[in-house]
Amino acid sequence: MMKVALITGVTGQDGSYLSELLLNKGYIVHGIKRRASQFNTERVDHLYQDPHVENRNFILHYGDMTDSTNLIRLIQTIQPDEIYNLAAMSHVQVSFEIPEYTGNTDALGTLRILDAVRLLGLEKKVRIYQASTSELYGKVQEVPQSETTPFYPRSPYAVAKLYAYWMTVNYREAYGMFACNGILFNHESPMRGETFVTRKITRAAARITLGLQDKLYLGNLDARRDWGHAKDYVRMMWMILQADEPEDWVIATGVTTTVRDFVRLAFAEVGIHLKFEGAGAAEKAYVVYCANPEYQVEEGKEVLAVDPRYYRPTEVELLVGDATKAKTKLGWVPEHDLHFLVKEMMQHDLYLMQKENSLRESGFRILNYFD
Ligand code: NDP
Ligand code: GDR
Repeated sequence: MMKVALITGVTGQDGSYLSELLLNKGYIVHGIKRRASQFNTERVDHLYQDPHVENRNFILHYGDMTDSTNLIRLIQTIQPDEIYNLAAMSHVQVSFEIPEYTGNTDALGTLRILDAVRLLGLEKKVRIYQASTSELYGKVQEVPQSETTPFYPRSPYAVAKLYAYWMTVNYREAYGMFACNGILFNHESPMRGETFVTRKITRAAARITLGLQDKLYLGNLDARRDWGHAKDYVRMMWMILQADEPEDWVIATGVTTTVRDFVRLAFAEVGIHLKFEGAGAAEKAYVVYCANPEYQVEEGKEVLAVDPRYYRPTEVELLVGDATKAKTKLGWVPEHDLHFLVKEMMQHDLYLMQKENSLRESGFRILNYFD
């Protein structure tokens, strides 16, 4: 029998990699997408199957985490073996602007999924993965952070995810559901949303290199993150639901890097070496060496400045995870390191920007709003 999975947040970074993984394992994959005024399925378009074809194994449904009846109806119709709850308003800074919506989607949305399963009497059939986050640790209590580190959330996003975390634990304990939290540290890829810091940096580095952008503006350069590769992390999501017992798991690389060093690595990947001068809001970065004379960057060019608008009202300064439990009990081993990640993201963004450049040179008008 083919297993059936339901993925909320299928159109996001993790949803797209997880869909590929499950399809390769022979699953039938159902995904929930939101109605939008423009196509929003770009990350999974390569998996699209014509609805007129029989026996499809990748099927998208309209839905929303704020709509209980929709979620109940979908779960009843699909009768999944596994639910991966990835849908969320996932941008920490934006959650300060829309805290109520973030709570509705990320906190109550998770409750809606758990309760739909209970209401439909599927507690013993369905296994549920909840996308929990290292943001739960927030203000540093312990380094490195593991399954036993106390939580101290520092944003409306993290507080909403804290509710979802405990609801998942509570439904497991109260109703015997196979419901698990994956406490995932930051994971990135060429599919990462353009406003998260890594992708913002690799896009900007590619654009500056080609002369399409003058400068990159960032917020806190001192923040440290444990950056892994999304492909390794979605594999672990699946492993969590194949475990003998439902438990909560930290997934991390154990290596932490400052935002500043990620900038250095991204530019170095295309042969541009930077020096940083100044501190706080006055910090800037300049080119000291450019290996490729074809690139549009002369020595001494200022390519980065700090813009305090990207500071957060409360920041998470240091994240570094201890994934010993996942490694020893489930045998999880990450296959990609930070250097591979930066290389892959830079190559992808250079390719995209070269395409954009060609279009521009052919007379197309291209607007860029990403920041
Ligand atoms: P993305 O932001 O790339 O994707 C989020 C997905 O959720 C998108 O498909 C989005 O749809 C969907 N979504 C948002 N709001 C709703 C809603 N109200 N109803 C239905 N769908 C909605 O996130 P990632 O793929 O990076 O992350 C996946 C999950 O893992 C998230 O829950 C995130 O909080 C969590 N997480 C992520 C980490 C990371 O480093 N990437 C680390 C730890 C946890 P649309 O495409 O239409 O916007
Ligand atoms: P994060 O990721 O908040 O860790 O949440 P993000 O990439 O947004 O920020 C990482 C760090 O970089 C600093 N920073 C900036 N961030 C952004 N976005 N833009 C900037 O210009 C900028 N300048 C500095 C931030 O202050 C922060 O310290 C991500 C999301 O995927 C969450 O959904 C997930 O739960 C966590 O990772 C784990």
